[in-house]
Amino acid sequence: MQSIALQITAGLLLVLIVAFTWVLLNTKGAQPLDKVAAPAYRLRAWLLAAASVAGLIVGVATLAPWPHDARAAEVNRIIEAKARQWAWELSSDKASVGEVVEFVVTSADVNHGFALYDPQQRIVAQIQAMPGFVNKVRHRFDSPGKYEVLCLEFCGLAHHGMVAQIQVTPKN
Ligand SMILES: [Cu+2]
Repeated sequence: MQSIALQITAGLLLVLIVAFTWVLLNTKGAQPLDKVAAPAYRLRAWLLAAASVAGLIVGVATLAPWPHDARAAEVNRIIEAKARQWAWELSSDKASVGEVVEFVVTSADVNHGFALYDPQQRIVAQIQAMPGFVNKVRHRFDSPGKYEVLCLEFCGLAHHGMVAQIQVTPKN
């Protein structure tokens, strides 16, 4: 499912790039009103180019580990997670450091968002919890502590109360 979404996104991005390039090639350069404006236009062009290059570098650098160990070969533990208004039903709330856990996520009622937070409250994995569908996300637990599963999709009155804990213990 994730690879299909990635292909669709890449395809749409390609269409955007082609469209913007076409517009760029078919637009006559901006005509500065006077000599004072010309350096400002040049500076703007350079700033835009620099921001584009910086954005590309930051994007590629931070997307490198994406999508969250989803392709990790071996799975050491499977935890089923079923969302419902307004609680998480986990088949297990334990894991060990070093394990790759595959979360098998679905919903009993409406759309929810499965988000796994590490002990420092940073999101380390997330996927949609949808009724009638099973989505899977894998995460390798690198450090021990109390992880939390929260809902990322506003799903009604007590959405904020959808919190479950997963205790990750050090390797034996
Ligand atoms: Cu929710």
